[in-house]
Amino acid sequence: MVDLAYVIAGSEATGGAGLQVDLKTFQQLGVYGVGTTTCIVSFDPKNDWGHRFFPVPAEVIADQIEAATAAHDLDVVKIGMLGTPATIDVVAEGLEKQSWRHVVLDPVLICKGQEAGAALDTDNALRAQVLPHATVVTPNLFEARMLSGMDDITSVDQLVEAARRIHDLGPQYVVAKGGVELDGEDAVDVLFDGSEVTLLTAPKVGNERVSGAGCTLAAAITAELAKGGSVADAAARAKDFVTAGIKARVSANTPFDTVWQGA
Ligand code: PXL
Repeated sequence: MVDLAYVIAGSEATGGAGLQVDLKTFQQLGVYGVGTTTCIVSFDPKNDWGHRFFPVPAEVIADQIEAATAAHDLDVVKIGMLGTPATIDVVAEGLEKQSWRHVVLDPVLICKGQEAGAALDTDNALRAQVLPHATVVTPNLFEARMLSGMDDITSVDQLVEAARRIHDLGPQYVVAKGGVELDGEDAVDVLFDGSEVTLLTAPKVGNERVSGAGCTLAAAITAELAKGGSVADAAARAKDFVTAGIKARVSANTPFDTVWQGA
């Protein structure tokens, strides 16, 4: 029997982030993917690829969760972009209806290019209602600053400190992603399990961010957990998977290249 993984996330119309990336990653890693759409993001090519954001109505999200969880016995789920407090309410309710072996939360507070201010209510709701369900949380540098309350994260030591503080908020494992954003030769992410710190490092592939890298990493962790791996093994494999996908990046007319999950 093939292993199954579930994802609750936003659709991103260029194919470079969100649910599209999650399902491609699951498929590539040999896991049957089931997806629920929370919102539809359509970047605007006429307006510097600014965000156009459409939330899926809460009752339609509830219907999708009902259908997915009735059709399949799912026990590993990734949570991606939720986008509004109403969506967070309905997703938190859905999560509470059954027990999960793993809930991997990619705490998407903002996507590249989005306005910071609009994220505040969503940030607070995510922290209060979804973070407590997470077994693994995968913040990027911006999200690590927001969740840890640290103004500045410019070194690996500070990223480790942020991971410790985020661990105190409830999740069992924190994968804090420095990626290309910290100085140095390597793209460094930090795994903290409550006692041990493991650095996930790979030589940087250029210095530009790539669209979908964070989604791919969290989805790959989710797929590996669905297959029965430990969090440490899942995180190490996911780092290799995303690094290969960044090396084989797909160029696009958008401001960022995008990860090739098929690499
Ligand atoms: O990369 C974060 C992200 C996640 N999910 C959706 C997105 C984005 C960024 O654009 O649009 C749906």
